[in-house]
Amino acid sequence: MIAAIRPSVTDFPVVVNLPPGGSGVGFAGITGPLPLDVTLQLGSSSSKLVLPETVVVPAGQTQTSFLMYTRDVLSTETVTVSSFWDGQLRQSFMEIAAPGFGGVINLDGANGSLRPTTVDLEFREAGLPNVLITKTVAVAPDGTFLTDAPSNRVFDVSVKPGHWLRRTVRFDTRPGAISGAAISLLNGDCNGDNTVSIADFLLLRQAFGASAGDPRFNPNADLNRDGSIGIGDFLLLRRNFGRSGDQ
Ligand SMILES: [Ca+2]
Ligand SMILES: [Ca+2]
Repeated sequence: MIAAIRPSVTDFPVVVNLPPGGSGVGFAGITGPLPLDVTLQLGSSSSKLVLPETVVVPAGQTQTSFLMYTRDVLSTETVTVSSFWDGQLRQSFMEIAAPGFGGVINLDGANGSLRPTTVDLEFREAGLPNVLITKTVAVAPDGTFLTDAPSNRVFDVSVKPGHWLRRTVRFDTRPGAISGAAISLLNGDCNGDNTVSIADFLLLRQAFGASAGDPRFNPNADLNRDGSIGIGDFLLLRRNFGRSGDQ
């Protein structure tokens, strides 16, 4: 016989934020005790949070605990945890926070007002070709950036914004967050083929003297990003002539 006032699923489940590769205890329950066991269904919106599919609140009690654990993440994930019983659904949220990844990206020679404000970072498993995740990251005028990185692994991060040569640097988040990443990019690749060569010089020469808005203006030859193609751009190209970027 069920009590006249039906208990409902409470605001449980209660979960706490966990780091990637962590474990912890959550709680699920009902508002009032029943004289019979109550089986709650649990759910997680992410495969990165593993918890039991069901938990039992024993007869006469209002809550039960369960174990949960997290897997490694490529990026910080917010996870919805749900508890379902008798047509009633309750949800709560937790975060699996990827380790911070910050430092300085030096965009060689770009001191003008058209300097890029974001770059795309490609994250790969160390030494492997396939991209795990690409993140568009804001770069402050002083070159500093802050994002997060895949947890608990050695990875390569590559960046190739426009006319800079590609740079690939290896990092390790197994000890935790990284705050002093230094990524330095060489300028001069007007045609984007990851080498500074005669082809780039020819593009620069073609646009020489042009300013933004001019049909001859080529933004990929405006190496110092000051809005016009001039001697400053030529000097940057000459400085890195013959260089190639990383894979
Ligand atoms: Ca080139
Ligand atoms: Ca320029």
